[in-house]
Amino acid sequence: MKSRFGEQDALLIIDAQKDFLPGGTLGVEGGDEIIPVLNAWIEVAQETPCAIYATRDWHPEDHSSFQKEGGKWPVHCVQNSDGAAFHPDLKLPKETRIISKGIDPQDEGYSALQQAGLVEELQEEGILRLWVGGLAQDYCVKFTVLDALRAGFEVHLIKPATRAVNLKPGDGDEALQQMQAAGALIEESPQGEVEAKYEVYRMADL
Ligand code: VGL
Ligand code: ZN
Repeated sequence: MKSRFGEQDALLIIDAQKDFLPGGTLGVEGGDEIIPVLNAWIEVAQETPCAIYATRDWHPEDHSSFQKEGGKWPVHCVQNSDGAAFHPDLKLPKETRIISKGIDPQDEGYSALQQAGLVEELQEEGILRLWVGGLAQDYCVKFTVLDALRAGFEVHLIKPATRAVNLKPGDGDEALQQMQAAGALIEESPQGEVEAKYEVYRMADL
């Protein structure tokens, strides 16, 4: 069954920021290849229209996840720095809702859904399904997807729209398996073809 995005859907783009792309301080291999894929999905989402959310890793200079503070990452996505900017080719429409995360110096802030109020906002908007892409598959994407499933959303991971850091070889594949085991549906389309297995309705629509 082919269906389309509807009012119950949201496209959730995770951390498509310069520092996570090749040449960035925490560059993810192939990270730039996801940009045209995300743009195709954005185009389809805009036709509906369906809500578009974009998260950004938005750390203070002394964030505890940085190596200089004893953490495991190079300095990345410092608030207002060039590296924290979205990729210039990413065509985020002006209605895109921007969610900043990782602001608390003591908290990794991997999951977008740990941001106060986001789950409630999505629920209040009547959103039931999330379509997720971005970086990185084995960190922020994974934790966001797992939280979204726990919160009761139907979650579709757009596989061609994500890449892994692979700090350890195989981390990306393992993350994929964990997401799938937790109930995420894997989308293979780079074109924004929405093929939901089920139609999702709210009571009010029946
Ligand atoms: C991320 C490592 C550190 C991510 C953020 O967006 O996946 N990874 N901070
Ligand atoms: Zn970070």
